Amino acid sequence: MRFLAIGALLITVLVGGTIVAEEPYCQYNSTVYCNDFELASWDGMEYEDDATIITAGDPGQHVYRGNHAIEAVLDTDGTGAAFGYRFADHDEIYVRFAMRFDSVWDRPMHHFFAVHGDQTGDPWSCHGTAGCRPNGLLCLNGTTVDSREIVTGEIPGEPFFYSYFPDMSCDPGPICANYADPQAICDQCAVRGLPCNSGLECCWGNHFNPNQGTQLSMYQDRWYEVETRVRANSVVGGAGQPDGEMSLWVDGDLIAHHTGMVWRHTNELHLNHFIVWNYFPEATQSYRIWFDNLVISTTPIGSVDGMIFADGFETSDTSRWSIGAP
Ligand SMILES: [Ca+2]
Ligand SMILES: [Ca+2]
Repeated sequence: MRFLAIGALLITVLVGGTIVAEEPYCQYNSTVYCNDFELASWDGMEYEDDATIITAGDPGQHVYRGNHAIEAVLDTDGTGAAFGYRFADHDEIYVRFAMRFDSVWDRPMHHFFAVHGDQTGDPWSCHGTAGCRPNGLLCLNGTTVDSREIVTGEIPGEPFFYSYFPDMSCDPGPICANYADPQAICDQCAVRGLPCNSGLECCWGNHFNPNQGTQLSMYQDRWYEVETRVRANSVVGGAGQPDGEMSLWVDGDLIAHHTGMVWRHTNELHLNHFIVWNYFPEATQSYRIWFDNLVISTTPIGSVDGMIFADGFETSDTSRWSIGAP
């Protein structure tokens, strides 16, 4: 259940989602998905064994708002901590959440989270293709966010986009052979429907630098609000046009906005999957993240406390409302 403000009226609608008492944005805006975890419910999300919903008050547990959040434990026992949500096809999507690295983080996060589009009929078409050049037909790769150590000692570090796309830069076979087996990688890619048509090569997500003038290192043991926007490129006559975009905000600051992306060559692919990979094979001990206030929307979301209303009440001026402010 959530509330929609329409004009001066406040009406209640059933949308089949979680009650969002600790996520005010969802009370006043139409969204694709919303979960503040206050019902201790995954509410349609997918998750692996090492991602659980935790309760505030237990020693060492942290929530951003309310009494519940997700805790993901990244460790060495072979079980994963990924979680995510599959939504109906969209060509532009915003995802905002709050997250916190625990105090033991002593290195960057490898693959943190992603927004991409799996093929209709194959919810895993974007998965298991590391090393392969995309063809724009199997998967709308969209983008992953990782972190890296830019300033010594500032860790988990600077978040940045890591993206696969058909015209990406790849390591040619001889270079790849210095650290891997390009023939084996290309054989595996062929099995996945992505043969190395231009000769042996190994493709790893291309790195995009933050480009909005705001330098940012993320630190352990504090909350961040992270918002990502991905807009799929258009397609004309079976050819992807260079108008895809990806943006990243941290605590309201735009730190990266990249244009000209070409991820798809078919209108059959759309954005439909948000996944928190929590991929961290470097773990030699248990590392945790906490995660709360997940909102997925087709329009900008903003801060948890920002109270940005889709009806134009962005100033929080509720004087025209028929009832008082919430
Ligand atoms: Ca919560
Ligand atoms: Ca594990």
